[in-house]
Amino acid sequence: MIKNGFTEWPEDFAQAYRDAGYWRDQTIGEVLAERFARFADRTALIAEDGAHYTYADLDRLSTRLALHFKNLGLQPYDRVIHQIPNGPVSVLTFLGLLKAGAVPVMTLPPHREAEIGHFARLSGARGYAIASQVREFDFQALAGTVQEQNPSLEFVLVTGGMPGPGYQSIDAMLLDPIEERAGSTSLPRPDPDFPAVLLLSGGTTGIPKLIPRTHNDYAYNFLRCAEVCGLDGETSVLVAVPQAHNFALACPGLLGTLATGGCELLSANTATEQLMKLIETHRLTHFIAVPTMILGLLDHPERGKYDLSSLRMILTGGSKLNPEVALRLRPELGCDVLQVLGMAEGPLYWTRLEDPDDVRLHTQGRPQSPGDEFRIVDPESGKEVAPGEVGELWCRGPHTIRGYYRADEHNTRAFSSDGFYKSGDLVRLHESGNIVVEGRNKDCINRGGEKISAEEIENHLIAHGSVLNCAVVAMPDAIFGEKCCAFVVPAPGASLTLEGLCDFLIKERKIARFKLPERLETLDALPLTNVGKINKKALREIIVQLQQAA
Ligand code: J2J
Repeated sequence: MIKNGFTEWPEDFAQAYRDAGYWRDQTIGEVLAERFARFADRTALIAEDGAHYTYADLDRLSTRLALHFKNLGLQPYDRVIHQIPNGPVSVLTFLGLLKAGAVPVMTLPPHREAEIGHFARLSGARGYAIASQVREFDFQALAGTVQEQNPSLEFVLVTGGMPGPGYQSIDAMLLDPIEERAGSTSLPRPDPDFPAVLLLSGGTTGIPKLIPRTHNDYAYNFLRCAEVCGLDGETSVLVAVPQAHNFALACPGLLGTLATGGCELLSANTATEQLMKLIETHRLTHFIAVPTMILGLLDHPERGKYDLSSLRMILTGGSKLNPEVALRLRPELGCDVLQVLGMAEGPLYWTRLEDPDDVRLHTQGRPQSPGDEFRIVDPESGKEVAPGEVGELWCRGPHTIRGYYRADEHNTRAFSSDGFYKSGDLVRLHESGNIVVEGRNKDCINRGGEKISAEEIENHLIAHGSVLNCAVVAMPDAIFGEKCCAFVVPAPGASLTLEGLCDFLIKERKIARFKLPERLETLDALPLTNVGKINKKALREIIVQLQQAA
């Protein structure tokens, strides 16, 4: 059933997930409250500057923020865009919003007017939480623009600078003990079957989608994930992936770490040398990393200078880990690796600690929950392929969504009639029962784990007066795995440069920088398939040939 733009699980599935104990009808706040009390004196969070926050600190400060948010007029289920870079304030704001019963919309620091404006419209957000300025970019000015276009956006919450007129300071709220004077310190309890958070989809369509994760589904997601990854009170996790990512937030990320009494260091800085310093200084045991970060660590010329002996485990996903890189981890870093094929839509496939080495290095795992179901199908017919053959992965389970937020039309294509999420990943079943990712059946570029929708960028490029036609494809890259390459047919007489196009995308189209094409090729015409579609396979081959010829 669709309610408030959100597709519920059918009643019989919901009942089965409750009966099996996956859904416990607790809010995420309630799950955490029990941990905040149980682990009160332990360190929960370490800041890059070395400041420590105990579980009791996180509890007290996030409740304080929640009470301030409520006092401002924020209501249960109000959506609030969260765009604060990794660090204690991003964690406290996220937890404060959950405690206030609001629904954070988790966006990335590089997102700009095009993305934030879209998410504000789509979610009907009432609030926007930002850092005043990040790398010279003025987020308060962006908030002003987004507010002008979205009158429902009433509250702008700012950290790290003097808030403009009408905006609220998160830093001032953190220093103001409202809990000591407020008449009522009660906070609302949201319905565990309602969305707790809206995540962003990996992006395969022209317009990015929002992913509603309920308290029931997301709590089970992070509790089970922490269990599969073997986290416990001794675990200290380094996370340098942006907190808005499902991986960093709950797989096992922040929430899985807090659920098991461990501590997290959430770094905004992703430079390898800084990460090595943090591992050495804080004797961190686990590293949540995309494969690009692992490569950065292994190949860093200064690695020998740092004591990384505390590192026991790397949890990696987002893009495929090259088995040759995986093989180097034990001899060179003395640590193990678990791979995850993860999706913000919910499915999580993990290799297991007990899997033989060969399986751990060469597969991307099996479903994390016994309640998960999957099919490997021929995408055209929807029929299952023979075991061992490559097909598209379709997933259904207690933490896999049944529909994107307010996207009824798209949902009919993205989900099968019986509720399986069509992942667009091409996989094959390995003899171990795990799956191996072989490619994809969706039009996106995976740049070091960050997904870029080709169609979204093409729609922006075609708005340029000198672009007659265009296609964006992935080109191989030694570090990021893939980068964006734009093939463009210029308008008659026009000449185009990569710099000029990027300038246009940033200044006129106002998109996030990580989505920019990193190579431009001009053609007289785009190659077509025999049914008249743009032949992207041919374009990918062209770019590989050009790279090889160089
Ligand atoms: C190949 N492709 C992979 C892998 C994801 C944990 C980790 C990652 C994500 C994530 C996540 C891959 N090998 N090991 O949400 O909780 C590609 C697939 C997949 C898409 C999803 C998590 N791990 N991928 O990356 O929603 O194509 O989630 O469908 O950003 O990333 O992207 P996203």
